[in-house]
Amino acid sequence: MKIIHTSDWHLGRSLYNRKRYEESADFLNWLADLIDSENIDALLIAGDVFDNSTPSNRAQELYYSFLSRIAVSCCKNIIIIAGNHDSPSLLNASKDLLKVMNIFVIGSVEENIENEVIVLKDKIDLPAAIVCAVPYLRDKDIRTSEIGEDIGQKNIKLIEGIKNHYHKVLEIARQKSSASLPIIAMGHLFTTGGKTIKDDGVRELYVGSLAHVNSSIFPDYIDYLALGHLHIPQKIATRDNMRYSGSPLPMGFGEAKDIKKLISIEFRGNNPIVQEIEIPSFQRLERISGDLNVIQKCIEDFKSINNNIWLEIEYTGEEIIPNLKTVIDELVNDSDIEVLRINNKRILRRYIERITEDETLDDLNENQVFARCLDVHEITADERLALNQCYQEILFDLQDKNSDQCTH
Ligand SMILES: [Mn+2]
Repeated sequence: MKIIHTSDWHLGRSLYNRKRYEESADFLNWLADLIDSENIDALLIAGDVFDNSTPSNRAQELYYSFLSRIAVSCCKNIIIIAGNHDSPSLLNASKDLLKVMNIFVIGSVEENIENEVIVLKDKIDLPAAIVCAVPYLRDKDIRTSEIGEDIGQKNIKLIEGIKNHYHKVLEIARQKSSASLPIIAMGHLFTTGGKTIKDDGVRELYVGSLAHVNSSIFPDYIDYLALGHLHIPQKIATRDNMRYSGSPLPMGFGEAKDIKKLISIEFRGNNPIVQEIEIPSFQRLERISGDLNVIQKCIEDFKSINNNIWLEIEYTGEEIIPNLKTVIDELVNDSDIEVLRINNKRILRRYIERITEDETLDDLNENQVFARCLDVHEITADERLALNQCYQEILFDLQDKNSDQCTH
C-alpha cells in the first residue's frame, strides 16, 4: 500500500496581494499526475487546505476539481483533516457528499470519537492500515476553562487535553487493529523544537497562537505520524516515521530557495518505508537587494532569461529616489517580471533616525508619526495646516469604517 502525506496547501493565499491560484492549480495537477504514475492508494492531507475560513469560489473550485479527479483514480482512500486556518463548518459542509466518494473529511472533533478512526483499504478492498484522523484541536473542543486561570494554567490544560484526545483515539485504533494493521496518526499542531520559517514576517500568524506539545505524547506504537502546521518539511525528534510534510508552495520570499516536499510511505508489514518526494517550483521568486545600479543590473539579467519571475526588491542606496516605484515599473515594463514588493530602506532609515534609541513605533500615536513625517520632509507651516486637515479627515474616515465593521 502506497500512501502520500501532504499538508498546508493554503489554497487562496496571496503573496503581497498577488493571488497564487495558478501555482496552486499547477501543484494540484502535478500531484494528481503523480498519484496516477506512482499508483498511490491513499492520500493524507494534514490540515490548512484553505488559507482562510472564507475561501473564495476559485479556491474552492481548485479543491473540488482536484478531489473529483482523484476520486476516480487509483487512489481509493483520501483523508482530510482541518488545520487552524480552515473553517470546520466549511469543510464539514461537503463531508457527507464526499464520503460517498470515499473521501473522509474531519473538520472538527467528532461527537462520536470513533469516527476519527478510519480504516484504509487496499486494491482488493481489504483493510490495510488504520488512521487516527485528528483535526486541529481548538481550545473549546478539549478543555473546560475555569475563571481565574492564568495563561500558564490554560496552556497546561490545553496540552493535557490534546494528549488525552490522542490517547483516546489511539486506543480505539489499537482495538480495531487486532489484525495488527499499521497505525497512522494525523494531526495539525506545533511540536516542541519544530523549525519555523526564517525571516518571514507572516510566520507568527501560523505558529504563535498554538500550544507547543511535546512529541512524547505520540506513543511508539504509532507506525507513521503525518503532521501539518509547520511549513518546512521536517522529522520530529529525528524520527524517520514522524514528520511534517511542509507546505507545497513557499510561503514567502524567505523560503524561495527551499525545496518543498511530499512524503511517500509504503508499508512492508508494519514497517514504513518513508521517502521524500521533491515538489517542483511552479513560480520563480527572486529577491534583489542593493542600490539602483544593482537593481537595474539584476532586472536586465532576469529579462534576458525571459522568465516569469516575481520580485521582491529592497532598495539600500544612499540616494533618495522618491519615485522609486515608477523607475522600477519602467524597468520591468516590457517583460513577464512582476514586482510584488519594493522596500525602500533609504526612506525608512530617514524616519527611524528621527526616533530616539529606546523609542519604538508603538510609543507614538498616529498624529505624532505624521508630525515626524512632515518634519523629515521639511514641510512649511502653511502647507502643514492643509495637510493636517486632510490627515484628520482620513483618520476620521478610518475610525468610522472600523466602528461600522464592529456593529455588523
Ligand atoms: Mn499552515
